Amino acid sequence: MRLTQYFLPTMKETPSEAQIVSHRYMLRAGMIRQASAGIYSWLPLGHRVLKKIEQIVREEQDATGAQEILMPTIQSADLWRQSGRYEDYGKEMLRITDRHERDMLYGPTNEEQVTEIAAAYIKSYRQLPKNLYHIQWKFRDEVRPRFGIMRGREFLMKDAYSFDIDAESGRRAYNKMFVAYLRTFARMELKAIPMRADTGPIGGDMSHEFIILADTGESAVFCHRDFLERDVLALDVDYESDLQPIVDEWTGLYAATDEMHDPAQFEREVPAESRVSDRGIEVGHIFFFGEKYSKPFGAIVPTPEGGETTMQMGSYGIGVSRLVGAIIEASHDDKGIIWPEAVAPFKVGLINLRSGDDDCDAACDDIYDKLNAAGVEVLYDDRPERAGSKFADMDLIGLPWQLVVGPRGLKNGVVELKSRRTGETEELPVAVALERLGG
Ligand code: 5CA
Repeated sequence: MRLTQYFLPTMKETPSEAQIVSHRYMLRAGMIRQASAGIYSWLPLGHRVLKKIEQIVREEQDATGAQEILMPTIQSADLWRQSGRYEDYGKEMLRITDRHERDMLYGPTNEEQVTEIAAAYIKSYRQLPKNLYHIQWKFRDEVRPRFGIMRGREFLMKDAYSFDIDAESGRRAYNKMFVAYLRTFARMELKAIPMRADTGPIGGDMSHEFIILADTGESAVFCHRDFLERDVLALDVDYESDLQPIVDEWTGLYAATDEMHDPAQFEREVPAESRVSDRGIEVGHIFFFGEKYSKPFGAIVPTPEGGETTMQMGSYGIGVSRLVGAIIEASHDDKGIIWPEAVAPFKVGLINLRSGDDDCDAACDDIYDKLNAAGVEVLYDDRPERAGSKFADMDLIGLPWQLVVGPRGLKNGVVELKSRRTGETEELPVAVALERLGG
């Protein structure tokens, strides 16, 4: 993509309404535009990141055997009356009336909708287990939407729902999601710690939140320092094997959110030097709630023994849009964002230090074409701007690699390759630089 053609409305000034770094940088980097309180449009750069995150989430869900569906954003109030949550959900639910005076709502989550589907079609124990997920916009009329897309009113969530014949099989479904979450967040270079959690309006008795430590997090969290040392990406899993040992390893050390925190237990179980009290951002939340929804919806299957049983269910959420902010909170400096390569909107920023100079233009065009031909995502700053402002914008939008082409280097046949994360630069012949970038 050529920057002269790209829609990238960057800003130099810090927007006064943004209280945390991710919100500031998302606005300054032209990733999002507020539409109304807690509701945002995603502009091209932000949209690319959102899609990359969504794709990682999708791949890791698919790897567990979960199957993607797409349920509507607008749901019928009757479904929610059936589960008893229509009244319980209170003001957070956006209620709508259609032209026939039917009560509808913008879904804050989809337990009811998906259970209706399972109840209609799953008629034999042989069809179990199943896990169905979708990646869809949700609406919660939060009292205090804030921090940009971190606590929005409209937000993108991945929500998966498991259906099992009995509690033991349900536990296996829960464990699969637990492990898939570890892998998902690790691929985004995030250290997400599973913490015992309260189940709130979703219900159930087994639940973990996946939390990223960050000063700007909304909740206080307490955990053992050893969590911070662990390497998850190395986790090569066979989802058909017994995952309980992995789950035990990740739940064996103290880690709890504010609501579940037990100071006495924390002091008993964690030596003083290993106690971490910090703030955290919740990027995922998983629940096991048995028959809470399957019962009212009559999601019943005949058992092999000739009886019948109500399906055991769990639900598993990931804040896809919130992750964009969480990753920035975890990875930035005073110049801007530092994208982990897996979610970067482009891999390379190509900077032409003298746009309009024939040699520089020709060299950049050639590099640009070669990178594109090799499938390397490149954003080419071909604007007739000062070098200083090109560098500032490139640092702000945080692409992992900057390839700088200037007249002086070209005389010696070299370009400069800079890592945004380490700041290290190397002068390299064009061919070598291209090779490094996979071009
Ligand atoms: N039905 C369950 C699991 S599918 C559920 O809704 N869980 S949840 O309420 O915990 O939401 C799942 C994830 O969505 C959260 O972990 C969080 O990362 C994200 N999320 C929740 N509320 C918001 C919000 N207002 N803005 C952005 N992301 C949010």
